[in-house]
Amino acid sequence: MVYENILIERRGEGPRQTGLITLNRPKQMNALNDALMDELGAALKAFDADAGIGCIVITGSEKAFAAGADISAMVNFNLEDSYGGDFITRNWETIRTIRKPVIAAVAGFALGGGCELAMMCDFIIAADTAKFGQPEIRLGIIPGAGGTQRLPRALGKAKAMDMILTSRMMDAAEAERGGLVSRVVPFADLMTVTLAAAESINELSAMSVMMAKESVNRAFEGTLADGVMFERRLFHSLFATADQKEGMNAFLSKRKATFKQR
Ligand code: DAK
Repeated sequence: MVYENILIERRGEGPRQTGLITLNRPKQMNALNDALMDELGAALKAFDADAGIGCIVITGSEKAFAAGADISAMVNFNLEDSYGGDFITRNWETIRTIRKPVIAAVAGFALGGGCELAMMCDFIIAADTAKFGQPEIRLGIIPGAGGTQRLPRALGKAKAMDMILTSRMMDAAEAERGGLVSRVVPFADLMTVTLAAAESINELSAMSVMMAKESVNRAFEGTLADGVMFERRLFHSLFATADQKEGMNAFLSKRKATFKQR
């Protein structure tokens, strides 16, 4: 696929590298239109299928991670277009199918679908310039890509209601205090810190990394008892891997583990 709305790079030196995706519609504050979302979906799938990639990072620009879905593409939608068209299923759910870790590196505005996209990533590292918001209510709509569900899970009901009903933006410091983002760093350090986090994941056993992701995500899907049982079965299965032997033997021998990905 030819990418016109995103930039694709590989970063890192090791046997497994980081797939870096930069959202790139600068004049529109990275507003997420169908073309961009199709490219993002294709890039995510390609990196997920690539054995040389251990981790994926999605970022935007200094001004905006993404200012939401493209309002100019939706303004004349009727019910048939929004419900009957492929707007919903076409590309917004692809990220949920990715098995490798996906980290969002957010600077500037992450609004509406941009905030929802960041929340669909496995964790968010924010620059101190980041601003999160779900301002859809001002457009006469509500969040449509999971915002009303993921924001309360991340921040609790009070802050989620406040943001969604008043459309106020949350800065990076408040987002970190509330648990929406995992770390806040100065803007100048955003990519160095995020790529270092990705690199540290690249060095691990891919099977344990994917199972850890799967198991944490399960915490949001069902009961605690089911989740714990799911985790236990994945935990048990990792004792069938050579990487478990290597990881534990390396610890006991006081050396760094070298995982063979099997
Ligand atoms: N769409 C289209 N263009 C946008 C845009 C957007 N979301 N955000 C910004 N732009 C454009 C502006 O129109 C402007 O274009 P020109 O006038 O230069 O041609 C340019 O980007 C620069 O923006 P501003 O001049 O407004 O820049 P400021 O620094 O003054 O303000 C801002 C930056 C980000 C605070 C402001 O642009 C803003 O409030 N933007 C809109 C934010 C917003 O309302 N976002 C929510 C959109 S609705 C779903 C999936 C997704 C969604 C729903 C359903 N399904 C799967 C069902 C998502 C919906 C949304 O996100």
